[in-house]
Amino acid sequence: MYQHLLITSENGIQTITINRPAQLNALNKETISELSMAFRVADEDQAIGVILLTGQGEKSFVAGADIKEFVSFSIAQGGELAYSGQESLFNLIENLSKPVIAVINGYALGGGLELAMACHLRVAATGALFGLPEVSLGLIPGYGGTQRLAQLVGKGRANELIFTAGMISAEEAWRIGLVNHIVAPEDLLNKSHDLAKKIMKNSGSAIASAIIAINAGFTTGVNGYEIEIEAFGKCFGTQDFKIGTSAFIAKEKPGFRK
Ligand code: CO8
Repeated sequence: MYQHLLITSENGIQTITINRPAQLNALNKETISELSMAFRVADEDQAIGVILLTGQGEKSFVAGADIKEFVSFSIAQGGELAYSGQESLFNLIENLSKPVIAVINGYALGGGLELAMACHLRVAATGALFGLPEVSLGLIPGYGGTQRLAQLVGKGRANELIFTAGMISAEEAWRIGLVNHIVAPEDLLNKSHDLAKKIMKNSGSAIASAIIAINAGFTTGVNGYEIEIEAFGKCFGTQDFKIGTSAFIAKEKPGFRK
């Protein structure tokens, strides 16, 4: 069904693998469109609780947007490429109702790092390299990188990474809070699965509400505290609230996902 993606599912955890290893999994338009479709399908699928996003091969998560594809674009085409990508994929992932974990197995550059930053959590292999090299191409990050990098690591560090177009190691990325965990390459998938399994023990509807409330705090013109109060109230009407609180009273483990 997909030309550039591999998709597998196991016990409610879906793994989406970007499969263009010869191009270091660079994001061409088709891949972005396939990813958008795959995430929309996964969001609707009740059997899926957590999504892992990774790149095929040992060398690269995603080495950026496909430079060869946009090399001759005009101002309008460039703007449209950034807008449609942000809307159809990057914002979609950030606002998905299920947690998405970026499983970073190598280069996460430009649009690749921006993709990882749109995910809710990031787990990286030691040896992975991170950077926003766009200014070395006469561009700026256009898939949300100027916004999300500053949110994750602070403005000063984001400025430096963007202005220098340099790359940082997985250890440095962890030190500054860009990734949640670093592990040996051979442990990367297991560690990511373990994290997903921990999340899967909890209420999917509550996690979906937490995503809405957390993201609200980063949305201009929206009062995150108000959204939190509203989302908190709604939790009391959910089946998961009944399951979670009755399990607590009965001193049992809650069975949220059957
Ligand atoms: N786009 C297209 N092709 C790529 C990309 C890319 N981003 N990255 C690597 N490739 C291709 C290479 O061209 C090469 O293809 P071929 O064999 O056909 O020549 C193949 O992948 C292997 O790459 P290399 O031979 O270069 O491998 P190396 O190990 O020598 O180098 C690097 C690895 C350092 C990662 C190097 O490939 C590189 O610098 N890649 C580009 C990194 C980059 O600049 N990324 C940012 C791109 S711009 C961007 O992401 C903008 C995002 C915002 C966009 C908003 C709307 C467009």
